[in-house]
Amino acid sequence: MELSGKNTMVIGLGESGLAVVRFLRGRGANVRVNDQRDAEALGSAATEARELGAELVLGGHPENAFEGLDLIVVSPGVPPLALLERAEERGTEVVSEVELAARFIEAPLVAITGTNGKSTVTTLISEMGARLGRPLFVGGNLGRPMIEAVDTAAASAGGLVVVELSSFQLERVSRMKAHVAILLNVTPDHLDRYSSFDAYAAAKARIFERQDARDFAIIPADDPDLRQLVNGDGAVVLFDGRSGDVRVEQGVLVDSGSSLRVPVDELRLRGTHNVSNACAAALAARLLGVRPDDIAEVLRE
Ligand code: UMA
Repeated sequence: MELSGKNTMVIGLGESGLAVVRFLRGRGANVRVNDQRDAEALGSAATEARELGAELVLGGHPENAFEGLDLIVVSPGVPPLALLERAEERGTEVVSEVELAARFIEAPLVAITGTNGKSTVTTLISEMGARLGRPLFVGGNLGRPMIEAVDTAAASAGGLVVVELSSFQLERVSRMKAHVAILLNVTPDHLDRYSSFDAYAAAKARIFERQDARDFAIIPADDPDLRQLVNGDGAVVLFDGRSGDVRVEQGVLVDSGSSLRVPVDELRLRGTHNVSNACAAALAARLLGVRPDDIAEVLRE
């Protein structure tokens, strides 16, 4: 994707917006920043964006600021504004920060979403993935914006990128392809932003959309509704419940696809939800090629 000389706009100058401004300016794009807050409220972020050479349109979202653009990058906290739709109708591409980042990442992408437990699973997978000895980036909703992975060794084909993604971040993905995508659960949340529970669940399901037959879609074994949400071509792999690949049998966490066996009372993280999280993480790690001993060690630590 060529960005040099392109007219771009970043909406929202929070953590991810500022990281996108740095990225776009670094690639020679003209950048306009738009935020509903004013310069005083934005503080050092506004100062840095200005120093980077961005044009600042602050204190609201005026329609004319959205004209003449090639690309708009939307921060996750910005809701689906009607003027974004109008910009798209005029031919401007509108993407999320996650989508933009994904276009510049060659490494296998592990993406984790769900209403609950996604930070825990992301952390576990990153610790297990670190055992592969490949350059690793961990971030997304839980911390560093994903765009910061680009231009690190982790983004190259030999690296590994593990990200927690919220429904907000998944709203405007189109080409992002996760090698391993995990949907842990979906319960009603963020219903101030979505018209219905189904709309919220559909945003989460976008995590699977671009997967092909070499990829994996991980979902819990005991929730048939989630199976309906897998809309890509990735192999569906189940965790937990009675039929999960990685599940608990008579008090022992076992993997039917490897020699992994860890008694539940030896797991560092306690409680039913965390045991389920441990199953999901162990399954993802095995699919990434992490050795059972390394997986077990992380689960015990
Ligand atoms: N803004 C507008 N117009 C609007 C709404 C917001 O201009 O209509 C501006 C605000 O004035 C502000 C900026 O947008 O200046 C904030 O952007 P943002 O809300 O996207 O926040 P960031 O600082 O960029 O942080 C985001 C995530 N925030 C949200 O999704 C709300 C962070 O997740 C994430 O860690 C970060 O990117 C890096 O990827 C936080 C979160 O609360 C932890 N996530 C929610 C959750 O976990 O439930 C989804």
